[in-house]
Amino acid sequence: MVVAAKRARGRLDQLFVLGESPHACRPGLSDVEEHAFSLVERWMRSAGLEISYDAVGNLFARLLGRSRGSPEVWLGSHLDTVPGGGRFDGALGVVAALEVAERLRGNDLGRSVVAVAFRDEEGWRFGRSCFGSRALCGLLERGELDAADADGITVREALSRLGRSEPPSHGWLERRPAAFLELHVEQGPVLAQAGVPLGIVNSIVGISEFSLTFDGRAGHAGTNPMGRRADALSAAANLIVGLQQAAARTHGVATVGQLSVSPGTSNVIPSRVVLSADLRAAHANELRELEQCLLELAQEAATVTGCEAHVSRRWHSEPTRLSAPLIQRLSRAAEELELPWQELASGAGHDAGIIASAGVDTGMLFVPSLNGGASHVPEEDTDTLAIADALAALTLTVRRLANIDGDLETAVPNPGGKR
Ligand code: HGY
Ligand code: MN
Ligand code: MN
Repeated sequence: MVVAAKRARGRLDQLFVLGESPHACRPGLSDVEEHAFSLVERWMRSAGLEISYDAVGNLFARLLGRSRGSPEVWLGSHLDTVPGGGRFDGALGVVAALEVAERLRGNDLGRSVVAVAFRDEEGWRFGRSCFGSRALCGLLERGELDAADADGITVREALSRLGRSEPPSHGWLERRPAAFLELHVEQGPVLAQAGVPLGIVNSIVGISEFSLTFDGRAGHAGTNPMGRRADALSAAANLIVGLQQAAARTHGVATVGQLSVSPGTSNVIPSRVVLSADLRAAHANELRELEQCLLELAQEAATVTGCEAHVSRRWHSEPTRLSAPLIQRLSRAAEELELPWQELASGAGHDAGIIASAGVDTGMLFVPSLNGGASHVPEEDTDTLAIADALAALTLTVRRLANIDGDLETAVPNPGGKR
């Protein structure tokens, strides 16, 4: 599998240099993301896979099995990246799916095995994550296609520029897969610190993405006494500090990553500030507490500064437990391959969380993130041998799920399997 892992790394290098910046920058539903899909499609066609795209441009590459009517085995991830991204986030899961399909070609497959690439998982361009997988599952928010990016281009326009149509609101997961598997970099330090090459994910963090607007009163920076201002940026600052302190007292996390100030000149008191708030927690009650805390802090900040606060939740995904049978299958494969592995939770959101929330048996594998767990930065890195190990575990698990080794419907995990 080391050869496959090295080929996967080579393909990640080719994807990394798309676009013009010295790091990955493939915005969702952009030309650069489209270029990445075209490159991956070429690789998948030359591997003899049957290519199809769905309404929003998610890519499906099929290795056909004997039983075309049986639920398929899907594996994959996303190809878009954050603005200053690395090589591995998302793309590793797609090139790994291609490697597994290539390895299984020529086998007597029961179920079809499908390599999948989802659109716009990162969500920073239009403000909501996991667009492609949510569209597939019928989980788009009302009015979501009218959301515009910083240049005023809406989701709808971005789709039509790519030759895509308006997706049906109920999604198109009629032919539910038997399982979905996603290989991903951990994006944290746990596996590397433990010296364990393989992570088997048991749950995915819950995420609530908010947009907040503080409306104050513009005024001259020199002639307005401090006690007679309605400074929108001062309100935002109160909120940000309060939110950081509140989150630090919980097991959750809170991040303000975007902020815009109007009118944005140094000698005018800010009249409007628009900012994002990304709240995450492993348990639903913790997430609710963080959300409630945000609402209260926003109101307090507005009151203290004489501003108005408007808070809207753009999108949220509940904490998701992954499939116990798939955890067993993945851990059994790791044991048989004598690969050290560890179960862990994901602090990052993934398409796997959306697919799982739609009721599909879903599993995730992690490889260690080196450089202290760096991710969403160009320094993102993992170990080639760890990729090889993950490919071996993924291939063995997919083989079994596709029922190559046994009867079509009876291959179930051995309940007494070692953990
Ligand atoms: O934000 C996340 O957790 C993921 O990288 N989209
Ligand atoms: Mn990702
Ligand atoms: Mn990411």
